Amino acid sequence: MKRNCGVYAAGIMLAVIVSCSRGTPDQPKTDIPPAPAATTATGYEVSAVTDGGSVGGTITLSGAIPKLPARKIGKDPQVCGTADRESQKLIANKTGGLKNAVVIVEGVKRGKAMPSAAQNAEIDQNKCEYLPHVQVMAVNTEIALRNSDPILHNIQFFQGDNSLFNMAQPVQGQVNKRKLDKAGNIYVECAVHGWMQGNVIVVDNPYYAVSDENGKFSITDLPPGKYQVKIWHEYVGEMTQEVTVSAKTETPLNMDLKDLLAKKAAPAITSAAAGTVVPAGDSNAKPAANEVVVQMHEVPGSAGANFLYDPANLTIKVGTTVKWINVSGEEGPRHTSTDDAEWETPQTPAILPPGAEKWRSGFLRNGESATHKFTVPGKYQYFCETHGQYGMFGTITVVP
Ligand SMILES: [Cu+2]
Repeated sequence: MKRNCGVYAAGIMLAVIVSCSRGTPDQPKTDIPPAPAATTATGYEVSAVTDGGSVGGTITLSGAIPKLPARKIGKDPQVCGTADRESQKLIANKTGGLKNAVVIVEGVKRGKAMPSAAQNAEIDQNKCEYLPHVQVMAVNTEIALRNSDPILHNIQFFQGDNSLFNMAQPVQGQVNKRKLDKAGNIYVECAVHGWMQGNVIVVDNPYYAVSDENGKFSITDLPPGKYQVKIWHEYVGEMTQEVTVSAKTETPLNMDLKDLLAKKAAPAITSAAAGTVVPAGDSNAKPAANEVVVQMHEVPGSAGANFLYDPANLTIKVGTTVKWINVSGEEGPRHTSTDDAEWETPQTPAILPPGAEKWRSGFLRNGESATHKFTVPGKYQYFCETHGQYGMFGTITVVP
């Protein structure tokens, strides 16, 4: 899969405007008038619900449940331990009850108040895990990001393909807060411990639920009416279902997501051995003439802790295209190939010969790739926006 990203203009946090071949639609580029002081920016209005109904049931995944690879733990053993950990991306009980499916009633404009849990959301980085794995928060509130461990964590939030922020938290007990002003799904990753991954769901109304370990959920005090209900699961996918809610009645909503799972494309790579060339799963897997492949994967033996470009140092002829591919594995993190001073860090300056074109791949998931053609001879040094500060950078020498 090839992706070509356009120019990014980024502010400190949320103001990322992107033209990317598969980005999610972002903020409109027009000016947004400030919200009136009396209502929330989303226009949701709290009012008494006297004749509310509810929606509840079980989210299941019938049939065979894929067994995702265990996560290797390769850093900070005094805090993180050393034992493999089960993937948290797909957890179901014996009867297929699916945990951590998020059920959201869409477009509700008035009704009960936002629960305080969503107004005071927190992610705890605890023994090198995000707790909870799926956290719901109210739009236009702050989420607290806590480091309970006596080691460095580096939390990064992604909305679609865009990084919202990337923050190191070196001190035990440290809490930083970040406000999110757009509803939608956030993917969370630690740049120091690649196996730490989580989700934040930003909601604009209080009618949501996260399914429990048996797949059960319940959404109460919903004003009677017809609704679109979205069911999202980080691994299986997303669907919507129309539901009609009557006063003081529970409307059952039992969904089997097996068709959704069947539609999900087989992952391009299930487990990539470090140092092994693995096809990207598309017909372009074979390098073209004048194309050199650089893989992005973990440092052999580091078990999800350190990442590199392979090869890190390249010499190529002018006119050569370099293709970077993320082969970090299903549980691996996202990487970029970036040579743009706007994103450099003190540890990884962007180096380009005079007259050369800068580049920024965007955040590549496992199996995804990006290319850049080198037309100007000279010496280049590029980096990963997430892991560059932890040693993931490379050089390219282009000769005439
Ligand atoms: Cu990286």
